Amino acid sequence: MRSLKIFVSSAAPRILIIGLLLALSACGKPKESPADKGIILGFSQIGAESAWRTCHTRSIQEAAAEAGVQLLFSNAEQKQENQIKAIRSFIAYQVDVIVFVPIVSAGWDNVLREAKDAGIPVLITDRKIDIQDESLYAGYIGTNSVQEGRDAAGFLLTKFQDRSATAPASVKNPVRIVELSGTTGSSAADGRAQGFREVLAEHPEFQIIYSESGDFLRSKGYELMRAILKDYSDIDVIFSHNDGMTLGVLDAVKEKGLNPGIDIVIVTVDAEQAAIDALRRGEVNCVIECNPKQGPQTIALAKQLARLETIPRLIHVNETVFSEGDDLLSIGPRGY
Ligand code: GYE
Repeated sequence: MRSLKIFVSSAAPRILIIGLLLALSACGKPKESPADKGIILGFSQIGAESAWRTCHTRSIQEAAAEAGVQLLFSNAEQKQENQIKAIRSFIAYQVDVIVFVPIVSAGWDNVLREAKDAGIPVLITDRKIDIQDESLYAGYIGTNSVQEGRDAAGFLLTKFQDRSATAPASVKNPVRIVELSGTTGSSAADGRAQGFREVLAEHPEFQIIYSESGDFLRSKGYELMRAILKDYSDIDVIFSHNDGMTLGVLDAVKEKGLNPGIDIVIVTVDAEQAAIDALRRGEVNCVIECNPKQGPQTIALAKQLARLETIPRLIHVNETVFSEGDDLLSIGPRGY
């Protein structure tokens, strides 16, 4: 069996990545059936914007190596057009399966139609897509962002239950929330925002006074929070869609002379080690887990697709919630 393992580093310039994939397509590959050769999988990852993303990439790469799956890896450097180019290269190379993380939900219909016309099954991982023809992909495995948003709101209902009990919306001191959302148009940000609002819609004493996208980046989280703290002096809660942005938020809140976790309640998503450490220091009050270790399940599903088997349309990975009331020392190393 041919052994071909290709990890195209994210540092490689894009032209090299596309060139490499096109060179491979010029070679073509032997016309064996998937049953009697190493499966070749084309994987388009969005980038390396957070420790979560780096762990997700590592999990897929390690699981592919473990399973003997030949991986063509492409780092899109946060650009949808690079993902579309990579998927077209995978089609040209006639991979057995395409797996990708849609950086945003829309804009995939044409390229997935090309994959279907080429007879290549597509598995979506981590983030979800909005598409007219659901037959253009075989299934989804990843996180339940809407539930993550619900869990964030659920923590606040408990945290502020005294204010909830006596506080119709008309009273003068609603719970004032600032939201730092993730990448605009991504299912992760849209889902978290949706779930958060679904729960709070029943509780008008909670008011989202400001919301803006920090693109899941620590640097933007810091800059946004500095600017927001100049305009708003009575913030009760910050809901940040990922720990990367939250680390920037903590820097900005401390620079303002405030005590994060005490003067302002902070709820964050991902459960990176740094967020758990901040929870232990009392600087963060609730950490919603978003599980990046999707590699083994993803590769197992990809192998089933390569064997032309059907797979479940939707699989949500297991996730939990860590909060200030828990036995925080019992939380094991996060690995990201
Ligand atoms: O929360 C964030 C990453 O798509 C669920 O993307 C993922 C999100 C995750 O940048 O850290």
